[in-house]
Amino acid sequence: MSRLITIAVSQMGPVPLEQTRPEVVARLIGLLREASAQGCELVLFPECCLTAFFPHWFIEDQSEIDSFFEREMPSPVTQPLFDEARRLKVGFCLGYAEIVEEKGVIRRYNSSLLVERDGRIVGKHRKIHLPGHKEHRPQNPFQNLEKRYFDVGNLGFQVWNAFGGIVGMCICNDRRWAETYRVLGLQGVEIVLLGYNTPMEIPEYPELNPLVGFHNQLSMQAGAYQNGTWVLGAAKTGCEEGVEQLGESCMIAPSGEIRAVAKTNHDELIVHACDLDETIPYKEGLLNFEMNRRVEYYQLITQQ
Ligand code: CDV
Repeated sequence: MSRLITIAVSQMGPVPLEQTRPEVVARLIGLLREASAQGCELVLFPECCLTAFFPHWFIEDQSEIDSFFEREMPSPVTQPLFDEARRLKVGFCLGYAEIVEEKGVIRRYNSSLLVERDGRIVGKHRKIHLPGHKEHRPQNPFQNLEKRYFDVGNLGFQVWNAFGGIVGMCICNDRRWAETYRVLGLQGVEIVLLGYNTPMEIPEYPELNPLVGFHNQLSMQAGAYQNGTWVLGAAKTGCEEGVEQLGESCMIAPSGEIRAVAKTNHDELIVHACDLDETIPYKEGLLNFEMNRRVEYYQLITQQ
């Protein structure tokens, strides 16, 4: 038996500050069409892919910060992407910065949407593990101000029945935390979709710079294997306004093996026919949670 779904991970090169939203949307539509021509039913785009990754810069003017956020989705500017997806019958997962009023308070989230092949929005994730710092660090070559610009996501880690399987999302730094995959795994997730903006440099710990690519793959491969799920990661890569970002977008099987990886630092599709039944040996067998997890023992303190 097999349950195949052909998926494209759509890596993107930099989004320059001067590139307009309609230009970026046109770029996404081009990638969607290319994926459709290759037989894909689902396309994964990167984190906050409608703009340059603004947490890399200290911006004092709130209206300038808010110009990077979307007030509605779809909006008049992003509607053509939804329309083209519906026409092509290709779904997508899109990372964007979301501004919303909740109980009279303005909130800002680092979000991603899951859109089915008929254009329906089926799911939303708001990033929980916001990296970086709140204060300006002028001594650093670039900033990591997600803790300053975003609120912590308030939607948990959910899964949705979509694309013939069980689909979950997380965003960038969420992928480094075992809890992310396990909470999704406990809900039976079969495909985890995530986008990232990962600088090649860690200003506070430069000794870790050579490990940036290794840690990217390590966290996704471990999450895939330990939870018997596909994990797909889409990078925004290249040199974006002076910040070098990791590429190596990849598609990881439930075995933990990398099945496809991007080779460039530009817009690039990697495509793979993902068999959701490859999850079975892990979910029903070797790593069957029901038969093997012993949560009641984890907290016990051994008496001498
Ligand atoms: N956008 C991110 O979440 N980036 C982080 C960096 C700052 C460590 C990441 O986990 O890749």
